[in-house]
Amino acid sequence: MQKLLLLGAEAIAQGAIDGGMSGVYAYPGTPSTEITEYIQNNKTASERKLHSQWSTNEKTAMEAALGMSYAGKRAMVCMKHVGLNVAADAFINSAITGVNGGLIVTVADDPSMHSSQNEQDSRFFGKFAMIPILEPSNQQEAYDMAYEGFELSEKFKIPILIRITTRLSHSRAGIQIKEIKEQNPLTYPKDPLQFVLLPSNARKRYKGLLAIQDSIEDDSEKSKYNIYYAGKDLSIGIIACGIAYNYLMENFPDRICLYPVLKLGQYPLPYSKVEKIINECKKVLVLEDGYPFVEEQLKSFMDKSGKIKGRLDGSISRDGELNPDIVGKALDKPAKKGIPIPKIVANRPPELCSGCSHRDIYLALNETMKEFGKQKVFSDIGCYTLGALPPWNAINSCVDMGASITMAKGAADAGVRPAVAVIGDSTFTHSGMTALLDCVYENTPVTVIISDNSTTAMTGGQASHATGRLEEICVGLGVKPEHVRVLTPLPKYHDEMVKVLREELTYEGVSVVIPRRECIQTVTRSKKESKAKV
Ligand SMILES: Cc1ncc(C[n+]2csc(CCOP(=O)(O)OP(=O)(O)O)c2C)c(N)n1
Ligand code: SF4
Repeated sequence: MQKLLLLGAEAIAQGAIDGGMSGVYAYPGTPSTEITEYIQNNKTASERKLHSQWSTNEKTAMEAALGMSYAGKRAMVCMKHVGLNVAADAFINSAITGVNGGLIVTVADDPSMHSSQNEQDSRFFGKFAMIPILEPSNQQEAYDMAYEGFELSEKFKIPILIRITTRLSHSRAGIQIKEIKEQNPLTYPKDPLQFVLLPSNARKRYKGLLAIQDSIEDDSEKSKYNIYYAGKDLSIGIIACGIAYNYLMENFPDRICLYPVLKLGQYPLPYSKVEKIINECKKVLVLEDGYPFVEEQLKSFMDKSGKIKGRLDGSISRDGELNPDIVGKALDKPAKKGIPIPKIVANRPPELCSGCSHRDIYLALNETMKEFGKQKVFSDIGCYTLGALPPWNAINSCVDMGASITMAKGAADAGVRPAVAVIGDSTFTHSGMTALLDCVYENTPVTVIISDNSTTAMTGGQASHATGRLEEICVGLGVKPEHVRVLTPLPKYHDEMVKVLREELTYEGVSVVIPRRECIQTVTRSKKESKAKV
């Protein structure tokens, strides 16, 4: 069989294609974006007519994937960790409805917050939903888990969660691929009420979910991803979860570890294997990238023995991602000396590209706000969040997608005038539209600036669902057409932008200002692509 050199994210995509998937649903977010992009550009996926268009947000993606599973087909939904917060309602309930066709929920966590607001650990969500969780330690396992994941889901008739982290998602390795499976035929659930979560039915379904927990645990116990490696030195045993197993082994160049190691790749915890290592060893060090998910389960409330080591007792820092050196230090190994970073590799803080349209709107907004005072601009998540940094210093919040508009609303309700929201076009359709409706409903005096660069720039320029329909959406939601103002963010229109902003900021109602100019990066890319075609 063929071998491919793939990123961890791509390995999951390839595994899902080969595993008989009929569609992927996703909203972009680092470090998960490459999964869907790989499927969108894959020849086999297009020949097999797999669905791979972006969804409006993670919740719609989760629900669409569940709908595909309802129809008997295998589906995958992908997102970054904070996306699972958005999809949580559908995600938790999907464990209760159960599935028909196999359903894989792939979530990419970002410990150390390389490009995220937090470093939450999605394994908690998997446990919360009471479903099996798979966590690969390398790219081959990422492929295998996606390939086999649909069968695991179909075996228990519930979704499964695959959790990866940034380093695995964004590093490459050779992958041995397997024979491609046929897609499932269209079938309906045997029980026509399976997906009806009316309380009387939901209670039954929940009891069913509880009833299979022992079998799910048993599956973990027997899983080939949970392996106990014996070791001679029992002074310490090591539980290594997912990629942490790789970091551990990097400390043993010949890959022979003297200590017993329990390599974990499937949850719930395989209790007898965990029990064995705890009983056998004097101390147990838990290595996990993310929160102390396993460690907390082992350190029961009453346990004061201090036998379990990890993030909770300070053996490893409570926050931040792991690496081989951190793991080595926790094992009292001398720190390895790496190659010093050459001076030319300077630490460059991120900044808005030169020529970016967000720059022009911030120049106009900053000038206008001089008249109205400081700390009244609520922002959102996108390239424009860089407006928080010098030289712009233009925004005062960035919490979660869509929060700019609703926070501006709350501040306006509290008496802040003017209350301004800055949001991008993709974030607006992701979760700003309902927020705008809240403002319209009460005619709250807020000015919403939708900085429309006609793409989802922050995550690499994916299509934006708002393109070509932004004004219509705003008017459709109830904003008065005369208070939907479209601007061209270019230096030559600076004075006009200031004038329009001033007018709308003094309006005691809902107004929307749309500065529209395409992202410089997507313009450059499409020019290059059309040149290449000639
Ligand atoms: C819930 C959630 N999903 C996805 C992301 C990743 N993400 C950050 S900003 C962004 C969209 C940015 O697009 P847009 O609002 O149009 O602004 P632009 O970057 O184009 O300026 C995405 C997908 C996130 N931070 N949170
Ligand atoms: S990628 Fe596009 S939106 Fe982002 S800073 Fe650069 S030009 Fe601006």
